[in-house]
Amino acid sequence: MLYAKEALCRFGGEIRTKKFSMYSANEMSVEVERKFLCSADTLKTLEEIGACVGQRQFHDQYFDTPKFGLTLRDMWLRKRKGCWELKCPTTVDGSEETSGEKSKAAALCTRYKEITNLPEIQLRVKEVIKDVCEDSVASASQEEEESWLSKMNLVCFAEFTTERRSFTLEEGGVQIDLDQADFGYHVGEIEVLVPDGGDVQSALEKIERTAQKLGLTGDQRVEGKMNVYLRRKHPEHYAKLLREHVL
Ligand code: V4E
Repeated sequence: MLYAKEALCRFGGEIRTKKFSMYSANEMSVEVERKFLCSADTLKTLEEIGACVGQRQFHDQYFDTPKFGLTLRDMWLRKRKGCWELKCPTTVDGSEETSGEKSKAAALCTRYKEITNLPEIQLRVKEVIKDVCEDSVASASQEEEESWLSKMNLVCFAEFTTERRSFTLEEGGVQIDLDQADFGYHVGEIEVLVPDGGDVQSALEKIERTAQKLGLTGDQRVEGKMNVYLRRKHPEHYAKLLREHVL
């Protein structure tokens, strides 16, 4: 298996579990992911050809400025199980666009840089949010954590709980997650983690092979949990993200 989903995360003197990849030495990797709608047939196939590697529940809190300075730049700051993660857009590698077939597979996928190192997250956030107090630096305690959020004017705009079942196939390096969110949406994800600057093309090919094994035929991108959450709970912001081509 390419990566484990759970590791130990030290935060404010406390040890908690976090998602990580084998590329987490620099705490930066690229997540390439294709979402899919999981029908009864897909589930049956997955249970036949895959191995269930775990079931867990987590609560996500997403943060942004009141004017949505992060998400309008396609940056997603989240706290999950006590650990911070920032997902940022990554540039497309030109070598991927060599054939129509390849770019069709790529169009069904998203790719985001995942940053899990808190000082690095704070730096990135600071770069895009201008009205920040100068002394907002890395913090360790719970109290200081609250203070960096308020110094950067960050508030929680979305939170929900997900029940996740994870599967792997014989071909290594691919994880399939089936997510059920507490606001009544379920979605599947085929996911490959690549070291930053690594081979995204081979990740896309792995995802395409996995989709074929599962019998997925859709040629449209499937909505993620956040899309559905925002459409229901923050329709104005959702419309703005659509207009700005973020979602
Ligand atoms: C990147 C992003 C968001 C952050 C949540 O990302 P996602 O991978 O959907 O969540 P989840 O819970 O599966 O995280 P994981 O456990 O895999 O790390 S919210 C919106 N986006 C952008 C986005 C997009 N533009 N299009 C699609 C289909 N998904 C996400």
